[in-house]
Amino acid sequence: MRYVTAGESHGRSLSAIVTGVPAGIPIRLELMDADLARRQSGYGRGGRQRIETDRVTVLSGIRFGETLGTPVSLAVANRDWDNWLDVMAVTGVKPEGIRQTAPRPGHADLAGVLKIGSNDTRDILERASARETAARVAAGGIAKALLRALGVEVSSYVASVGDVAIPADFDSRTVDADVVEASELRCPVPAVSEAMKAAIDAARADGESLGGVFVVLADGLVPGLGTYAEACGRLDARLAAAVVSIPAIKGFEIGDGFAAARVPGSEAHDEIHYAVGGFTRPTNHAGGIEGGMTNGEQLVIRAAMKPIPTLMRPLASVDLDTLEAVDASRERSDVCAVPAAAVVAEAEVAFVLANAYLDKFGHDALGDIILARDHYLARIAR
Ligand code: EPS
Repeated sequence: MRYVTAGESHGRSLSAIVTGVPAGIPIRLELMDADLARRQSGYGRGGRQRIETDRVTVLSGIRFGETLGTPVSLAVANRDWDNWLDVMAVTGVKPEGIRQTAPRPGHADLAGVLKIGSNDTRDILERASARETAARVAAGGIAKALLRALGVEVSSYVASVGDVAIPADFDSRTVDADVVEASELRCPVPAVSEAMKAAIDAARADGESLGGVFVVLADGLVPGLGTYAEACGRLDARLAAAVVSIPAIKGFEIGDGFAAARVPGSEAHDEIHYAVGGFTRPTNHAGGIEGGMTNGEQLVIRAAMKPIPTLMRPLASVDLDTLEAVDASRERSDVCAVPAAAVVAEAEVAFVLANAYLDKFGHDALGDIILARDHYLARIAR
């Protein structure tokens, strides 16, 4: 399965086309819309989310609640487009005075205008905006639906915002999804959630923005997805590429990640035990991946999001026309979007995992995929 998205932040619509979709996947649009709403939510979001109520419109590939095995095309309208008709007109001549010429440090603005030969950072930022991730979440809904049919659930939570973090020894296996979804920060520890809100309030008052760390989990995976045999098929490499493709994601870990580099081998790995029914692991330092493959334990991914680069108290920049020192441009923006990024990462992780299932068990009809999976589970049963 592959997806491609299109759409500018203030253009008419975002869209996504997903190809390579097996036939027969049950699709519940309300779950796809719920994920779009989860992406829009979170304490620290800006004014745009009060304008939009993201909903997916299916243009092709789904009939009577099941995929047809044909390309699925999806649209998520930009309500805000109505307010940007002059700035985002498809035809005509660009009016004087609407160009943006003060690139923001940390955003795509400067490298982008240099790259394509533009004198207007809006030509870049409209697409570089994280608004595009709404289309990824829509596309990821197809991958999540396939995984759900295979008994796999992908979830996430926020572990830190700025310097406010849940305890370092927090065990991902104890996460209460209801607590996470009830938290405005998608944080599993209510007291920490409140401290995160206070940090965001202080950042907003200061004209600042805040990043953070989120965790993505996948439960119910069979062992042996991915491969030890080819670099490009190693599941950890694929997961890293997918998660780091999300704007502002600057760090990626599986399991203990960087912490594993500080302990001796005996503390870094998970012993193999046996109980009637199968192999067990008393710990999960590996985060569910060994040798580029799933090992049947919970997949645990951590990712670091840098603070959003649009600052209400802007950093220094240089005007593209005059080359004089100016403040970087101010766009309406978010103070913190870590909870939203976690939802986007669920979609990216779901895509990688769905493809790992298709690689191993076939790819054109869900019924055949389930039969192949069941045959495999019977073979490896001990
Ligand atoms: C976003 C929508 C955008 C930004 C934000 C993410 O909408 P607008 O530009 O109309 O406010 O709020 O994008 C950025 C922070 C960024 O730097 O690009 C969204 O829907 O996620």
